[in-house]
Amino acid sequence: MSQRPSFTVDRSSDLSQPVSELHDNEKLKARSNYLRGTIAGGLKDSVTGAVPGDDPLLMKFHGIYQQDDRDLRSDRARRKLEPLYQFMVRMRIPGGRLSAAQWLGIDRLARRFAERGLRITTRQTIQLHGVRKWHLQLLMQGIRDLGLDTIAACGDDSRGVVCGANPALSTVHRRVAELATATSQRLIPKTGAYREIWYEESAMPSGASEDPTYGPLYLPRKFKVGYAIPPINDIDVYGQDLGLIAIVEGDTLLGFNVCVGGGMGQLDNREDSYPRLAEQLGFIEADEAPAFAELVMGIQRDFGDRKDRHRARFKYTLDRLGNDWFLAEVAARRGQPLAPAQPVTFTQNGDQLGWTEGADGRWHGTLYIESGRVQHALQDQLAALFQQYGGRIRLTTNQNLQLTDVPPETLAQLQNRLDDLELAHRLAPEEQAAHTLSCVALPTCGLAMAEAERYTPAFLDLFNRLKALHGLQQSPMTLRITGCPNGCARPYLAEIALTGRAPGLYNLYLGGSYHGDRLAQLYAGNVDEVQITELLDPLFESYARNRHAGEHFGDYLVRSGALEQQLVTTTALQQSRSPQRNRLNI
Ligand code: SRM
Ligand code: SF4
Repeated sequence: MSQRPSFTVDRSSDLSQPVSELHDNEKLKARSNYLRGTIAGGLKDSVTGAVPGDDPLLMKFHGIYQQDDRDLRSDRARRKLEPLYQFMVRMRIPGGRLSAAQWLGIDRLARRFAERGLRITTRQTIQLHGVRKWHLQLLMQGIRDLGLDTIAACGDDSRGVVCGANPALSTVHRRVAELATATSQRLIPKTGAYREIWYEESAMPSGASEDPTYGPLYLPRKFKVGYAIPPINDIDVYGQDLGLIAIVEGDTLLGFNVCVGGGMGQLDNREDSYPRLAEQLGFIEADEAPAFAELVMGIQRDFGDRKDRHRARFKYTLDRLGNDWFLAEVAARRGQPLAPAQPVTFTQNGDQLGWTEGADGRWHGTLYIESGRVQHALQDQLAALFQQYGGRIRLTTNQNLQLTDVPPETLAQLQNRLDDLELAHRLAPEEQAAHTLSCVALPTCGLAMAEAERYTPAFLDLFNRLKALHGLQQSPMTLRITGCPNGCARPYLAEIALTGRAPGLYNLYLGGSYHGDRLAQLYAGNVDEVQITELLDPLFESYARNRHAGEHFGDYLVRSGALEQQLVTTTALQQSRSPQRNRLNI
């Protein structure tokens, strides 16, 4: 790899505003001594299952969320017990690549310390839920012994770098995956706090240089980087703070189009918060990518809003200061402007399930995992599989599991094993299910207002029956369900999305593109499942009758003008009940 200059600007001792004027979270970071806080002491307090004061916020930087089982909240409150405090632990697995031995190791840790098995996330890593405080250090050391960690899996830092490339598919894929890993390595915080607290290593002297890239305040908010290789937009590159789209000619990786300012999160009660598509603003050579990611992260570190946390994501920095400002800042730090972006075409987002052959003749099989949850029988089946299968694994950003690098001579044997373990149907699941994502939501997510993962099977059944009424069984639609507007399953990039508002009530979004490059629009607020089917029924009918050959549902809605109608209110719906409820036996 050719040597590239480091673009890092060390701002650790050069804060432009006094900390006292900043958001409380900034003050907390400033006094945390590079993310130490009082975490180590709080872990030893056996009177409560929680950690005190600021520590839950600081622990996010270590990949750990304090939660409580919300199903049990009111019962425990009635019995005057503290909430059932527990922790979610999220690993950092750049590009989602694991060995079978690492999977088995995580499986063992999950059985020993967690509840609800393993959860593959929409950023191709694994979360464990329901971990008790007194098991955290043991768990973290177990994760370390597998060659993994959890640092910066959450918090105001660079989150797990996602990568759509299965490195074994071609030399270009391998190169992109290597760059994604290098980017992740480059962007992780360097503080010794992690090793001291979780591995109980001796403290090293801390000081201004302990985390020079981040400085004592780290970032104003999370920062997400992702790599995609057209024509597959499996990572939803337009939803990343920084998306890098591979430009490939033949077998050569020429470089990356630079996409900035994507993000999903919004608050329903603030008009100045919104999902935003990342924009392609230029092109860089391949080798520059990790340093370039650090450069862009540095711009956000220095200019992101540190007073209003709800406007602190990079997308708002760009909207506040403008693309021209950003390009000038990039040129100044880089020493030259960006080259123009090159044309790209995506044809799908989501995973290609089933078997794919790589350029070297080896095979790669992607198994569908409902909402990424691996528990009960599935956990046992996969453990049995990985005890024999010694190959490599890749987690996908669509919560699925890929078996990679299977030599052709062992393919038939592996297929038999999948058949024996009743896993083979996951290579070719029901198509609508394979186009559906849902976030964790209840009972662990503290921000959930409605069900998502647990509701998805029931909603999918209803949705499929409605599609069948219109002969649309063979027309998959991207469908995403989240328990709140934060958008962890990237709902605003789907053709149809439900985002939770209250138990049983959702906002209905329609009209995103099948390729993940157009945002869905709010179509109806606070609707229940009956109302949702009533709203979709005439749209499905009209789509079935009037669509062009090969036209996707989201594109049809935009072309036909169906989304230009006024936002539907629940009152209007109640006045015009359709016979849909009976047709679907709801
Ligand atoms: Fe997320 C917060 C789960 C991907 C936007 N997300 C949360 C928390 C940690 C709730 C909290 O802050 O207390 C959820 C934990 C639930 C639980 O019990 O496990 C949570 N997010 C998830 C996961 C597990 C969803 C899943 O079903 O797979 C995903 C883990 C990804 C990972 O491995 O790192 C997950 N979250 C996303 C994505 C999708 C992506 O990055 O591709 C988004 C939208 C993209 C974006 O960031 O804009 C996303 N999560 C959020 C937000 C809104 C951020 C914002 O800008 O407003 C929050 C809330 C927050 O940060 O304040 C949030
Ligand atoms: Fe929780 Fe909301 Fe994210 Fe779902 S979208 S996991 S409910 S924060």
